[in-house]
Amino acid sequence: MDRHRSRSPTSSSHHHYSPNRRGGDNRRRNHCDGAQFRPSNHHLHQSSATPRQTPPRSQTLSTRREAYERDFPLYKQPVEVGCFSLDSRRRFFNDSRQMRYYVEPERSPNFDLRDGYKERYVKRDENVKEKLDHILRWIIANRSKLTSKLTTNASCPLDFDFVTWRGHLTKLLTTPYETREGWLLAVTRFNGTLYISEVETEAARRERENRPERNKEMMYWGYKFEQYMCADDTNSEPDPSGVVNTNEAFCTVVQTRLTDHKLLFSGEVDCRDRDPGAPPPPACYVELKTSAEICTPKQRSNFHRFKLLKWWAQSFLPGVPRVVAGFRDHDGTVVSVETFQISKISQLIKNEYNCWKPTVCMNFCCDFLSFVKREATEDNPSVVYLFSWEPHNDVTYSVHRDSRYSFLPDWYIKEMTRSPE
Ligand code: 0WD
Ligand code: CA
Repeated sequence: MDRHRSRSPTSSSHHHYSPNRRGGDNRRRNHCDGAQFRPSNHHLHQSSATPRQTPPRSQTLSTRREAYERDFPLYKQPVEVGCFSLDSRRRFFNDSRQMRYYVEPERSPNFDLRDGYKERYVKRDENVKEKLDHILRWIIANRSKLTSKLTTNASCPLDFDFVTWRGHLTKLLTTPYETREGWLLAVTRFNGTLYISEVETEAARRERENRPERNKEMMYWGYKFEQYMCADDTNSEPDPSGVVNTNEAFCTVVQTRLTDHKLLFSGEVDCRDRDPGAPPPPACYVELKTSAEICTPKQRSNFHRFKLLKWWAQSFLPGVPRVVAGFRDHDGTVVSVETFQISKISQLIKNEYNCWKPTVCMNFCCDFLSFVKREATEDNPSVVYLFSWEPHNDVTYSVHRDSRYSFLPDWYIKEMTRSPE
């Protein structure tokens, strides 16, 4: 059954990732790739069944897990093509000035995550919707690196099928297992590239606006943990007496391919290995997380089923090999720190009954992107195809012209319509 696996999410120094074993047959052409691509319409809902003919194409996409239990799709080793930084005032810089360095803590460090919440916390304004703007600024600043060497055609300047945030792809990966939160993804086709930008759902906005004080404080704990674990320079130490400012960010920009979808996406990176002998990005990057300490078998099972799914999806996408987790008690004290290798997570969850599977996540994402490519056909920067999903339903979409959903800024359209120097 595993015979055709092309990339496994276990390998960390790799050309392909694959879920649970090393060295699958990487030379094999993926069943979803190029000429051998056969749209697996069995999970697209059809209005009428006409067996053995080309099935009519549906305008909805199923999110049922069973529909995606096939071989792991080709996912090329993500390559970092650049990075950018956002400073304490959320200003963009086309460089790594916000990079931080991982400092290994004691196993039981007793960090107080509540420290500074009232006095040393500057919180990013969540009412400001930045959409894809930072990525688009990065694209303009690095346009010469990105233009296809084969096509000098000015109408197809970017050699990517999709441009988006890593976080949006994470949501797609976890969709077949999500039972609580739906999503809205706005898609615009411009010069042949599909741009995907999230729209906050009404439910998410309500939740954000009515967040209990305890939750607000717990959101701070994650950032405070980063401050305890990261130094600003390779040979300095963390400074827990400083201000936590969540405007600051270091983002990697990676390119990769999922079957026949060429992707360019950016994701925030917490820190990197400070050893000068560490591998190049993204292999030197470290993702930091906090989680409630695990005291019972039920808590362990929930951690495997829900937390590890999200952690795996988020770091697997850009090829970040490890997550360092701080387990905290009810009062926000870190009682233990543990490293999770992304490549070992699928093994770790194997004993969980009816657990999530990396292949389902990746195949769903792949089929969603194929669905978007097929449906979002009009190349027009002011047209938005709004893809919508609620748990226990299919993905649907609606089309919007010159609406409040348009998200490609005029400065970007203007710059990209100009032919490159
Ligand atoms: O406006 C929006 N709807 C979004 C903006 C949604 C998602 C991201 N962004 C932007 C921001 O500019 C941010 O700097 O993306 C950046 C992070 O993007 P990502 O890496 O694609 O997002 P994700 O993987 O969801 O989150 C990575 C980290 C989070 O760390 P944890 O360990 O909690 O997953 O980025 C932070 C957070 O620290 N983060 C955000 N920062 C600013 N704005 C946002 C956000 N909306 N969401 C997560
Ligand atoms: Ca983090």
